[in-house]
Amino acid sequence: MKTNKPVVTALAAWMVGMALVVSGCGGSPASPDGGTAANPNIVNTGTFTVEYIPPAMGAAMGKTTYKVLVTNSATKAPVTGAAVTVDPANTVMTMTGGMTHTTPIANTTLTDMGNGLYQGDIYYLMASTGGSWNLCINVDDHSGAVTMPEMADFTPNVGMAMGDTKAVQLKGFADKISNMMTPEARKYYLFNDGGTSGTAFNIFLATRESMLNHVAVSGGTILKDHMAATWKVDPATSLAVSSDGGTTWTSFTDNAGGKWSVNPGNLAPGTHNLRVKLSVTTNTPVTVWSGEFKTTDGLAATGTNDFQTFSVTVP
Ligand SMILES: [Cu+2]
Repeated sequence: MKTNKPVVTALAAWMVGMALVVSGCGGSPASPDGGTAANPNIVNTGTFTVEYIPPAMGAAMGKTTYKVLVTNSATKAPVTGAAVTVDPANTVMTMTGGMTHTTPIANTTLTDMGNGLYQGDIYYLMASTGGSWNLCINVDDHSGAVTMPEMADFTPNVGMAMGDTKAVQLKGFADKISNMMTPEARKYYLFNDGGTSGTAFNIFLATRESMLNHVAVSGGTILKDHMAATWKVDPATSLAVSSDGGTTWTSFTDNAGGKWSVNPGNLAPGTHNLRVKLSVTTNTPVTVWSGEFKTTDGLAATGTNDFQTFSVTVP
């Protein structure tokens, strides 16, 4: 028996290793593909060393622009021209009670900034105060030496929203999703996409398909209703802004990929309350609710529940 023990231990270690290779991101927080205790923001994936670089003010609820630095683990040289992607299915919040959910991401491919730096945006639905976030990054340098993208799993701290309104929510009434087999008012998330000026207000529009699937919304987006029937967002879908308390409304331009922009009305420097209104149209198929205004409470629009308000600062 004594002689068998090292073999069994080695086999067990090999099996544990295999299990971790297969599971990748989304394993236990203590998995070896997570950062070291010394610096949880640096992960050695084998071929690469991947460092998560949060924005100067820290990641926070709402739009967060972050970078990763990819270097060759052996040579320490920056890795340029790699395919660096974020895995939306494994960029997950584990809530204190154990429930998990993902969050909207506009582009899963990070932008190559040169010198091994790659930049991406995540639109965080919640701060880390009610649980913890994982951020799953895949790296493939196209060298052929790496047969599968190597995964780096980070646990970024996501702070509370500060300053301008970061995001608001509007809900469908007849427009529903299925949540645990139960019909539920569809949630639309309107994120402040940054770059606010007197002549520009930008929104990233996304919706929840399920707790683990959040989708950018533009004309042409295909979604599923609570009966699992697909429907298509029509280009006639309207997102509009009012800077005068709802008297006059101006429609956003749909720039595709959930990115919407508008001139809110040549605003003077200072703080403004911008109302936003969303009416989602579909003709594929034709449904009775096409064109309904989304509301704060998921009930039918009354004229008082069919808008949300962003407080924004024009520089
Ligand atoms: Cu959460």
